[in-house]
Amino acid sequence: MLIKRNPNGIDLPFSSEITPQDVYEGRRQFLARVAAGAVVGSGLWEMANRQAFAQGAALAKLPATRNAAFSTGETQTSFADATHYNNFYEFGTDKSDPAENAHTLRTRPWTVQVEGEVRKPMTIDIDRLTKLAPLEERIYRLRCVEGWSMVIPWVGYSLSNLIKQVEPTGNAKYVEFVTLADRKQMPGVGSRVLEWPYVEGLRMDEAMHPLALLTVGMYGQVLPNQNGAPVRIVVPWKYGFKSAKSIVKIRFVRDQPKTAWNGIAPNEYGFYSNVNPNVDHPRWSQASERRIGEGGLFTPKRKTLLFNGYNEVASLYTGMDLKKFY
Ligand SMILES: Nc1nc2c(c(=O)[nH]1)N[C@H]1C(S)=C(S)[C@@H](COP(=O)(O)O)O[C@H]1N2
Ligand SMILES: [Mo]
Repeated sequence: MLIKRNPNGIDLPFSSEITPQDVYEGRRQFLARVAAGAVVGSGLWEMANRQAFAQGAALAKLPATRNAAFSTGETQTSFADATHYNNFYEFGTDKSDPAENAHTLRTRPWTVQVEGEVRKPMTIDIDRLTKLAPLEERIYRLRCVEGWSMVIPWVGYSLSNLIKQVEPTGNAKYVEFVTLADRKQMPGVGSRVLEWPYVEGLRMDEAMHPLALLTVGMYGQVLPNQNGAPVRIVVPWKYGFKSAKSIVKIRFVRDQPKTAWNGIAPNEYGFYSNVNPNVDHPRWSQASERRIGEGGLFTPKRKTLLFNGYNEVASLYTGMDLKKFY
């Protein structure tokens, strides 16, 4: 993958979408050949089948009621694309790495520790967490800071349901989400590309916004490992990296958390990271995006929308200079 050096002298794997996506396009060509029957009967065919089984066929169904008010009517990204074009650096930095490597993640038993500035801290088992509130299906746009986007039917419920249960104190100003960091299960945790564990965070009012989704599934099933099983956060008005995967800890804190990307390149990735076409990344424009699965190299890009089009969050930022608090 393309590694560029930023002005701080740190090697940064994130790069804009201007570069060709060799690995990914290679897979698409392969699938096209499968469709054309060119590989049926070959060893490749058997391999593709085995891979498909390992990566999706066995996922448990997760019934949920569609929340139409919180769902876009745009065409959904295919399950195949959403599960084979991923960022999950704990499993490698290439887009195809998580699908290949995340089978080593053990998602049962799994507990999430909810702690910090709360009256009722708890360690909650994933099965209980899944049933804490009625599951909804919400079709959200996900916009990666690299300049691509997807449309994914997530399954979960508003994070606020969990927050209310633990009763934050007046000192809780921010929420921190901590991903598992186990070298034995995650081959990328050992690389120095980021500091582990992966940490993300939200301001309390952002976390309480009904759009912030505690996510346990997608496409009517439990989350595939590469998408952050068994539980992740999805914050649709912010760049994708704010949506931390495979969460083991949710911590309520007084001070703005030191987050993974902000920590390694503060001049490139701010704490807020709201999707904003008017604030360019120092190395590329954020004005437009490519919808994964949509056409080819010459398909026109889409205009990126402020807050990824989720205008209902605008009031969270009244009076804030979004160029300063990027
Ligand atoms: N723990 C962890 N969470 C993560 C990441 C990561 O590398 N590690 N990548 C982020 C980025 S950059 C994006 S765009 C989204 C991608 O989510 P998806 O693969 O489910 O589409 O996950 C985010 N959550
Ligand atoms: Mo991303």
